[in-house]
Amino acid sequence: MSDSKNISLEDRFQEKIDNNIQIEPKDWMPEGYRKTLIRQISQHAHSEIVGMLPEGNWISRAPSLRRKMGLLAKVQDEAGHGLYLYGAAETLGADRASLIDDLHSGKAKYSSIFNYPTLTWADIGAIGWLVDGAAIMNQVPLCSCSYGPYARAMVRVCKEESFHQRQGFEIMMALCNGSPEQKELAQDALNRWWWPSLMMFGPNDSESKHSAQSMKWKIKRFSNDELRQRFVDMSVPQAKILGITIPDADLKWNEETKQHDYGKIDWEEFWNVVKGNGPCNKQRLKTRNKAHDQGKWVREAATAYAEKRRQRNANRAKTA
Ligand code: BYC
Repeated sequence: MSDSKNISLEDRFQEKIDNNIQIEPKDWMPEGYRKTLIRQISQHAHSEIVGMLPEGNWISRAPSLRRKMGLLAKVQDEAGHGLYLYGAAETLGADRASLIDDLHSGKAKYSSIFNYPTLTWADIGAIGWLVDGAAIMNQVPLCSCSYGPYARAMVRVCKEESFHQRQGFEIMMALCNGSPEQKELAQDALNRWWWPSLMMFGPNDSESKHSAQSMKWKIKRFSNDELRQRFVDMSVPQAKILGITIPDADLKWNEETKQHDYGKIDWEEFWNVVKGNGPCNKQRLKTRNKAHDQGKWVREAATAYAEKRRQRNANRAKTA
Protein backbone atom coordinates (compact mmCIF):
# COMPACT_ATOMS: atom_id res chain seq x y z
CA MET A 1 0.00 0.00 0.00
CA SER A 2 1.41 3.42 -0.89
CA ASP A 3 1.95 6.12 1.75
CA SER A 4 -0.75 8.28 0.20
CA LYS A 5 -3.36 5.58 0.97
CA ASN A 6 -2.38 5.49 4.64
CA ILE A 7 -2.80 9.18 5.08
CA SER A 8 -5.87 10.05 7.17
CA LEU A 9 -8.57 12.47 6.08
CA GLU A 10 -7.38 14.81 8.79
CA ASP A 11 -3.76 14.71 7.52
CA ARG A 12 -4.90 15.25 3.95
CA PHE A 13 -6.95 18.23 5.10
CA GLN A 14 -3.95 19.73 6.91
CA GLU A 15 -1.78 19.09 3.85
CA LYS A 16 -4.21 21.15 1.74
CA ILE A 17 -4.09 23.94 4.30
CA ASP A 18 -0.28 23.84 4.40
CA ASN A 19 -0.24 24.10 0.60
CA ASN A 20 -2.62 27.08 0.71
CA ILE A 21 -5.42 25.22 -1.07
CA GLN A 22 -8.71 26.77 0.00
CA ILE A 23 -11.39 24.64 1.59
CA GLU A 24 -14.84 24.81 -0.03
CA PRO A 25 -18.22 23.96 1.55
CA LYS A 26 -18.50 20.45 0.09
CA ASP A 27 -14.93 19.45 0.99
CA TRP A 28 -14.29 17.18 3.95
CA MET A 29 -13.28 19.16 7.03
CA PRO A 30 -12.71 18.29 10.70
CA GLU A 31 -15.67 19.06 12.94
CA GLY A 32 -13.48 21.41 15.01
CA TYR A 33 -12.63 23.46 11.90
CA ARG A 34 -16.31 23.78 10.99
CA LYS A 35 -17.24 24.77 14.56
CA THR A 36 -14.42 27.29 14.86
CA LEU A 37 -15.44 28.93 11.62
CA ILE A 38 -19.12 29.07 12.56
CA ARG A 39 -18.14 30.60 15.92
CA GLN A 40 -15.86 33.24 14.41
CA ILE A 41 -17.96 34.08 11.35
CA SER A 42 -21.20 34.36 13.34
CA GLN A 43 -19.55 36.54 16.01
CA HIS A 44 -18.25 38.67 13.18
CA ALA A 45 -21.71 38.88 11.56
CA HIS A 46 -23.29 39.83 14.90
CA SER A 47 -20.63 42.54 15.34
CA GLU A 48 -21.55 44.07 11.99
CA ILE A 49 -25.25 44.07 12.89
CA VAL A 50 -24.83 45.45 16.43
CA GLY A 51 -22.17 47.82 15.04
CA MET A 52 -24.95 49.63 13.17
CA LEU A 53 -26.49 50.82 16.45
CA PRO A 54 -23.91 53.25 17.91
CA GLU A 55 -23.61 54.99 14.53
CA GLY A 56 -27.30 54.79 13.65
CA ASN A 57 -27.77 56.93 16.75
CA TRP A 58 -26.24 59.89 14.82
CA ILE A 59 -27.93 59.59 11.42
CA SER A 60 -30.70 62.04 12.35
CA ARG A 61 -28.19 64.42 13.97
CA ALA A 62 -25.38 64.46 11.39
CA PRO A 63 -24.13 68.06 10.99
CA SER A 64 -24.81 68.34 7.22
CA LEU A 65 -26.62 66.57 4.40
CA ARG A 66 -23.26 65.31 3.04
CA ARG A 67 -22.35 63.81 6.42
CA LYS A 68 -25.81 62.27 6.77
CA MET A 69 -25.54 60.60 3.34
CA GLY A 70 -22.07 59.27 4.13
CA LEU A 71 -23.14 57.87 7.49
CA LEU A 72 -26.33 56.32 6.06
CA ALA A 73 -24.27 54.58 3.37
CA LYS A 74 -21.79 53.30 5.97
CA VAL A 75 -24.50 51.88 8.22
CA GLN A 76 -26.14 50.22 5.18
CA ASP A 77 -22.77 48.69 4.22
CA GLU A 78 -22.54 47.17 7.71
CA ALA A 79 -25.96 45.55 7.29
CA GLY A 80 -24.67 44.11 4.01
CA HIS A 81 -21.52 42.77 5.71
CA GLY A 82 -23.67 41.06 8.31
CA LEU A 83 -25.71 39.41 5.54
CA TYR A 84 -22.69 38.11 3.60
CA LEU A 85 -21.25 36.76 6.82
CA TYR A 86 -24.44 34.97 7.89
CA GLY A 87 -24.46 33.57 4.34
CA ALA A 88 -20.87 32.33 4.78
CA ALA A 89 -21.85 30.66 8.09
CA GLU A 90 -24.77 28.94 6.34
CA THR A 91 -22.36 27.31 3.86
CA LEU A 92 -20.99 25.44 6.91
CA GLY A 93 -24.42 24.11 7.83
CA ALA A 94 -25.31 26.77 10.41
CA ASP A 95 -28.93 27.85 10.68
CA ARG A 96 -29.22 31.62 10.36
CA ALA A 97 -32.35 31.91 12.52
CA SER A 98 -30.68 30.05 15.41
CA LEU A 99 -27.55 32.20 15.14
CA ILE A 100 -29.72 35.31 15.35
CA ASP A 101 -31.67 33.85 18.29
CA ASP A 102 -28.36 33.30 20.10
CA LEU A 103 -27.44 36.95 19.55
CA HIS A 104 -30.81 38.16 20.80
CA SER A 105 -30.81 35.95 23.90
CA GLY A 106 -27.34 37.18 24.90
CA LYS A 107 -25.77 33.74 24.38
CA ALA A 108 -23.60 34.75 21.42
CA LYS A 109 -20.64 37.12 21.55
CA TYR A 110 -20.10 40.18 19.38
CA SER A 111 -17.26 42.70 19.41
CA SER A 112 -16.81 44.44 22.76
CA ILE A 113 -16.31 47.79 21.01
CA PHE A 114 -19.99 48.25 20.21
CA ASN A 115 -20.96 48.39 23.88
CA TYR A 116 -19.63 51.93 24.30
CA PRO A 117 -21.85 54.99 23.79
CA THR A 118 -21.56 57.56 20.98
CA LEU A 119 -21.85 60.79 22.95
CA THR A 120 -20.86 63.40 20.35
CA TRP A 121 -20.50 63.72 16.56
CA ALA A 122 -16.73 63.32 17.00
CA ASP A 123 -17.39 59.73 18.11
CA ILE A 124 -18.56 58.98 14.56
CA GLY A 125 -15.18 60.23 13.29
CA ALA A 126 -13.29 58.24 15.93
CA ILE A 127 -15.23 55.05 15.14
CA GLY A 128 -14.47 55.36 11.43
CA TRP A 129 -10.81 56.19 12.03
CA LEU A 130 -10.04 53.76 14.86
CA VAL A 131 -12.71 51.05 14.90
CA ASP A 132 -12.80 50.59 11.13
CA GLY A 133 -9.00 50.97 11.10
CA ALA A 134 -8.70 48.13 13.63
CA ALA A 135 -11.26 46.09 11.70
CA ILE A 136 -9.23 46.45 8.47
CA MET A 137 -6.03 45.46 10.25
CA ASN A 138 -7.75 42.34 11.55
CA GLN A 139 -9.77 41.56 8.42
CA VAL A 140 -7.34 42.05 5.51
CA PRO A 141 -5.51 38.83 6.53
CA LEU A 142 -8.90 37.07 6.58
CA CYS A 143 -9.11 37.67 2.79
CA SER A 144 -6.55 34.88 2.53
CA CYS A 145 -8.09 32.68 5.19
CA SER A 146 -8.30 28.98 4.38
CA TYR A 147 -12.10 28.82 4.05
CA GLY A 148 -13.11 30.02 0.57
CA PRO A 149 -16.56 31.59 1.23
CA TYR A 150 -15.27 33.55 4.27
CA ALA A 151 -12.16 34.72 2.41
CA ARG A 152 -14.21 35.87 -0.59
CA ALA A 153 -16.78 37.69 1.59
CA MET A 154 -13.93 39.51 3.31
CA VAL A 155 -12.56 40.95 0.05
CA ARG A 156 -15.65 43.07 -0.46
CA VAL A 157 -16.03 43.82 3.25
CA CYS A 158 -12.45 45.14 3.44
CA LYS A 159 -12.89 47.39 0.39
CA GLU A 160 -15.92 48.97 2.05
CA GLU A 161 -14.25 49.17 5.49
CA SER A 162 -11.36 51.00 3.91
CA PHE A 163 -13.76 53.66 2.58
CA HIS A 164 -15.32 53.89 6.07
CA GLN A 165 -11.92 54.39 7.66
CA ARG A 166 -11.10 57.28 5.32
CA GLN A 167 -14.50 58.82 5.94
CA GLY A 168 -13.87 58.68 9.70
CA PHE A 169 -10.40 60.17 9.39
CA GLU A 170 -11.81 62.98 7.25
CA ILE A 171 -14.41 63.77 9.95
CA MET A 172 -11.62 63.88 12.55
CA MET A 173 -9.50 66.08 10.27
CA ALA A 174 -12.37 68.57 9.78
CA LEU A 175 -12.88 68.77 13.56
CA CYS A 176 -9.15 69.10 14.28
CA ASN A 177 -8.84 71.93 11.74
CA GLY A 178 -11.97 73.62 13.10
CA SER A 179 -12.59 75.74 16.22
CA PRO A 180 -10.82 74.96 19.54
CA GLU A 181 -14.12 73.48 20.78
CA GLN A 182 -14.30 71.14 17.77
CA LYS A 183 -10.71 70.03 18.29
CA GLU A 184 -11.54 69.36 21.94
CA LEU A 185 -14.43 67.11 20.84
CA ALA A 186 -12.01 65.15 18.62
CA GLN A 187 -9.52 64.76 21.50
CA ASP A 188 -12.27 63.66 23.87
CA ALA A 189 -13.46 61.03 21.36
CA LEU A 190 -9.89 59.72 20.94
CA ASN A 191 -9.55 59.55 24.73
CA ARG A 192 -12.67 57.40 25.01
CA TRP A 193 -12.21 55.14 21.93
CA TRP A 194 -8.46 54.44 22.02
CA TRP A 195 -8.32 51.71 24.65
CA PRO A 196 -11.55 49.93 23.61
CA SER A 197 -10.13 49.88 20.04
CA LEU A 198 -7.00 48.07 21.26
CA MET A 199 -9.28 45.56 23.02
CA MET A 200 -10.98 44.70 19.71
CA PHE A 201 -8.02 42.47 18.81
CA GLY A 202 -8.90 40.13 21.67
CA PRO A 203 -6.91 38.91 24.68
CA ASN A 204 -3.11 38.81 24.78
CA ASP A 205 -1.61 35.88 22.88
CA SER A 206 -0.85 34.05 26.13
CA GLU A 207 -4.58 34.19 27.05
CA SER A 208 -6.04 33.56 23.59
CA LYS A 209 -7.45 30.04 23.76
CA HIS A 210 -8.27 29.67 20.06
CA SER A 211 -5.29 31.34 18.37
CA ALA A 212 -2.85 28.43 18.11
CA GLN A 213 -5.33 26.06 16.43
CA SER A 214 -6.87 28.79 14.28
CA MET A 215 -3.41 29.74 13.01
CA LYS A 216 -2.55 26.12 12.27
CA TRP A 217 -5.75 25.92 10.20
CA LYS A 218 -4.91 29.31 8.60
CA ILE A 219 -8.22 30.78 9.69
CA LYS A 220 -6.20 33.40 11.55
CA ARG A 221 -2.97 34.42 9.80
CA PHE A 222 -1.55 36.63 12.59
CA SER A 223 -1.91 36.59 16.35
CA ASN A 224 -4.00 39.07 18.35
CA ASP A 225 -0.90 40.85 19.70
CA GLU A 226 0.79 41.06 16.29
CA LEU A 227 -2.24 42.78 14.79
CA ARG A 228 -2.69 45.06 17.81
CA GLN A 229 0.95 46.16 17.50
CA ARG A 230 0.51 46.95 13.79
CA PHE A 231 -2.57 48.99 14.64
CA VAL A 232 -0.69 51.03 17.25
CA ASP A 233 2.20 51.64 14.82
CA MET A 234 -0.24 52.74 12.11
CA SER A 235 -2.30 55.02 14.38
CA VAL A 236 0.52 57.00 16.06
CA PRO A 237 1.53 58.96 12.92
CA GLN A 238 -2.14 59.48 12.03
CA ALA A 239 -2.81 61.05 15.46
CA LYS A 240 0.21 63.32 14.86
CA ILE A 241 -1.25 64.49 11.54
CA LEU A 242 -4.51 65.26 13.34
CA GLY A 243 -2.61 67.09 16.11
CA ILE A 244 -4.27 65.16 18.95
CA THR A 245 -2.73 63.02 21.67
CA ILE A 246 -3.17 59.28 22.19
CA PRO A 247 -4.16 58.87 25.86
CA ASP A 248 -1.25 56.64 26.86
CA ALA A 249 1.62 58.05 28.92
CA ASP A 250 3.69 54.90 28.23
CA LEU A 251 3.43 55.14 24.45
CA LYS A 252 6.88 55.60 22.95
CA TRP A 253 9.00 54.54 19.98
CA ASN A 254 11.32 51.65 20.75
CA GLU A 255 14.49 51.99 18.67
CA GLU A 256 15.43 48.35 19.28
CA THR A 257 12.19 46.68 18.21
CA LYS A 258 11.34 49.46 15.71
CA GLN A 259 7.84 49.45 17.14
CA HIS A 260 5.92 51.53 19.63
CA ASP A 261 5.79 50.32 23.21
CA TYR A 262 2.39 50.99 24.72
CA GLY A 263 0.76 50.90 28.14
CA LYS A 264 -1.13 48.13 29.89
CA ILE A 265 -4.60 47.29 28.63
CA ASP A 266 -7.29 47.05 31.31
CA TRP A 267 -8.27 43.40 30.75
CA GLU A 268 -10.71 43.51 33.63
CA GLU A 269 -12.71 46.13 31.73
CA PHE A 270 -12.48 44.01 28.54
CA TRP A 271 -13.84 40.83 30.14
CA ASN A 272 -16.49 42.77 31.97
CA VAL A 273 -17.77 44.14 28.64
CA VAL A 274 -17.49 40.73 26.92
CA LYS A 275 -19.53 39.18 29.73
CA GLY A 276 -22.39 41.60 29.12
CA ASN A 277 -21.70 44.29 31.72
CA GLY A 278 -20.35 47.11 29.56
CA PRO A 279 -21.95 50.57 29.44
CA CYS A 280 -24.40 49.69 26.61
CA ASN A 281 -24.69 45.86 26.41
CA LYS A 282 -28.23 45.71 27.75
CA GLN A 283 -29.38 48.64 25.64
CA ARG A 284 -27.88 47.10 22.47
CA LEU A 285 -29.66 43.77 22.97
CA LYS A 286 -32.93 45.48 23.84
CA THR A 287 -32.76 47.59 20.65
CA ARG A 288 -31.89 44.55 18.50
CA ASN A 289 -34.74 42.50 19.97
CA LYS A 290 -37.22 45.32 19.44
CA ALA A 291 -36.10 45.79 15.80
CA HIS A 292 -36.39 42.04 15.22
CA ASP A 293 -39.90 41.89 16.69
CA GLN A 294 -41.02 44.92 14.71
CA GLY A 295 -39.58 43.43 11.52
CA LYS A 296 -41.59 40.19 11.85
CA TRP A 297 -44.25 41.32 9.35
CA VAL A 298 -41.54 42.22 6.79
CA ARG A 299 -39.95 38.76 7.09
CA GLU A 300 -43.39 37.15 6.77
CA ALA A 301 -44.30 39.26 3.74
CA ALA A 302 -40.95 38.52 2.05
CA THR A 303 -41.38 34.79 2.69
CA ALA A 304 -44.95 34.83 1.32
CA TYR A 305 -43.78 36.75 -1.77
CA ALA A 306 -40.90 34.31 -2.36
CA GLU A 307 -43.29 31.36 -2.03
CA LYS A 308 -45.74 32.95 -4.53
CA ARG A 309 -42.92 33.50 -7.01
CA ARG A 310 -41.70 29.94 -6.54
CA GLN A 311 -45.22 28.61 -7.27
CA ARG A 312 -45.64 30.90 -10.29
CA ASN A 313 -42.29 29.80 -11.74
CA ALA A 314 -43.15 26.14 -11.12
CA ASN A 315 -46.51 26.58 -12.93
CA ARG A 316 -44.80 28.37 -15.83
CA ALA A 317 -42.26 25.56 -16.13
CA LYS A 318 -45.12 23.00 -16.25
CA THR A 319 -46.99 24.80 -19.03
CA ALA A 320 -43.86 25.66 -21.10
N1 BYC B 1 -15.06 41.24 21.80
O1 BYC B 1 -9.14 32.91 21.80
P1 BYC B 1 -9.54 34.28 21.36
C1 BYC B 1 -16.65 44.90 12.92
C2 BYC B 1 -13.65 36.38 22.63
S1 BYC B 1 -15.16 44.66 13.66
C3 BYC B 1 -15.80 40.18 22.22
O2 BYC B 1 -8.44 35.23 21.03
P2 BYC B 1 -10.36 34.19 18.58
C4 BYC B 1 -17.06 46.25 12.51
C5 BYC B 1 -13.52 35.30 21.57
O3 BYC B 1 -14.61 35.30 20.70
C6 BYC B 1 -15.35 43.52 14.96
N2 BYC B 1 -15.30 38.95 22.38
O4 BYC B 1 -10.59 34.14 20.17
C7 BYC B 1 -16.17 47.28 12.38
C8 BYC B 1 -13.40 34.08 22.43
O5 BYC B 1 -14.68 33.73 22.94
P3 BYC B 1 -15.42 32.29 22.64
C9 BYC B 1 -15.61 42.09 14.56
C10 BYC B 1 -14.00 38.76 22.06
O6 BYC B 1 -11.68 33.93 17.94
C11 BYC B 1 -16.60 48.54 12.04
C12 BYC B 1 -12.61 34.56 23.61
O7 BYC B 1 -12.80 35.98 23.67
N3 BYC B 1 -14.54 41.49 13.84
O8 BYC B 1 -17.35 43.97 12.77
O9 BYC B 1 -9.23 33.31 18.17
C13 BYC B 1 -17.93 48.79 11.86
C14 BYC B 1 -11.14 34.22 23.53
O10 BYC B 1 -10.49 34.95 22.47
C15 BYC B 1 -13.19 39.80 21.59
C16 BYC B 1 -14.36 40.16 13.84
O11 BYC B 1 -15.09 39.43 14.47
C17 BYC B 1 -13.76 41.07 21.46
N4 BYC B 1 -13.07 42.13 21.06
O12 BYC B 1 -9.91 35.70 18.29
C18 BYC B 1 -18.83 47.77 11.97
C19 BYC B 1 -13.22 39.66 13.03
N5 BYC B 1 -11.95 39.30 21.37
O13 BYC B 1 -15.78 32.31 21.18
C20 BYC B 1 -18.41 46.50 12.30
C21 BYC B 1 -13.11 38.18 13.02
C22 BYC B 1 -11.99 38.00 21.71
O14 BYC B 1 -14.43 31.22 22.96
N6 BYC B 1 -12.79 37.63 14.32
N7 BYC B 1 -13.21 37.68 22.13
O15 BYC B 1 -16.64 32.28 23.49
C23 BYC B 1 -11.52 37.46 14.75
O16 BYC B 1 -10.55 37.80 14.08
C24 BYC B 1 -11.32 36.74 16.07
O17 BYC B 1 -12.51 36.07 16.41
C25 BYC B 1 -10.89 37.68 17.26
C26 BYC B 1 -10.75 36.79 18.52
C27 BYC B 1 -9.55 38.33 16.95
C28 BYC B 1 -11.93 38.75 17.52
